[in-house]
Amino acid sequence: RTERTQWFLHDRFGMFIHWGLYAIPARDEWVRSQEKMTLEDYQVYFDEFNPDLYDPRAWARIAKQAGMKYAVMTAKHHDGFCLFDSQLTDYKSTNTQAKRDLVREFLDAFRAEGLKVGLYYSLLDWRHPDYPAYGDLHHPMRDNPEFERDPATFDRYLDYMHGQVRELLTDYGMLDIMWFDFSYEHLQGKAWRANELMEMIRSLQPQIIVDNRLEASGSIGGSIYSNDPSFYSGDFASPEQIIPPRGVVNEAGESIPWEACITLNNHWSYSSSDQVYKTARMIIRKLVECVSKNGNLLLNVGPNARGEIPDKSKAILEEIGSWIRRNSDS
Ligand code: FUL
Repeated sequence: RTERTQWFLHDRFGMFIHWGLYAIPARDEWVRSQEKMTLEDYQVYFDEFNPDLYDPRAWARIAKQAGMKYAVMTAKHHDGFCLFDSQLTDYKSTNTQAKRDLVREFLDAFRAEGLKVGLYYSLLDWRHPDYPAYGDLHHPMRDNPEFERDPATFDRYLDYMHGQVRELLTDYGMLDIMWFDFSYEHLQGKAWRANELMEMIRSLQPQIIVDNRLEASGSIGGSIYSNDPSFYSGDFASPEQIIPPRGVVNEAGESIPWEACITLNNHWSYSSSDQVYKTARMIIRKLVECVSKNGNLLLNVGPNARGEIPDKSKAILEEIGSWIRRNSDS
């Protein structure tokens, strides 16, 4: 792990990108769950999806000039919509009006700017017919009595999910980060056939680093170690919206790699009504705090439905970048 995470500990600052169909209602990436939408309710966004202004090279330039060294984009979020041309589903960007493999374009553009690249992949999948096992408390259909919860089908979902991870690690060149999200306390890593998944990942891309959310470490992700001693996956811990007061240490008290992921306003995905942004000064302080505690900062942007990073976000990122340039010797 020490070797794998070397670049990560050096680079320190990355861009998180939450983007998908949910940019259209522009409320929250959890909108389908929060509003208990049926698949048909949600289908309108698939039909409408057409990000005509998507220009990942512009995003990459924004990230680079903000001083960021890597970026992680949502290849699939909990709604199950794939921003890549998966052969295992029809629910993907190439089948929308966009007709584009948004993940491939993202990877190409960011690599061209010399940035490292990662993909976020949701373990949860509210679209897949075989997923609703183990009682996902957040499933949009949770209150529907006709909704089937057959644990026997869960294995089929896992085949699908492992298959998609294989596609991402086989067809898209070298990836630097795989960012899984998330497990439940009652599931533990084994519920996702996590050991098997990790073996596949390591055999396809030995250099890749993986977050710790295949485990039951919850969204805070304070510990890199699973509660289940037979399973261990993470290269780094992933505290969410907080900076752990003393960094993250293992059981022996040694500091381990971690990355705080933090939103610019109060949402991960594009939210038209949320204008409560952190100032550049606040973010710079957070970045410095992370680095001083041996951690990274993954700062989030939520592009809108047409594919633009909101102006307000861009302005904050510019200010951060100019501060970094003023305060670095290179
Ligand atoms: C959480 C997710 O449920 C949120 O939607 C977001 O992606 C955040 C980074 O992780 O677990």
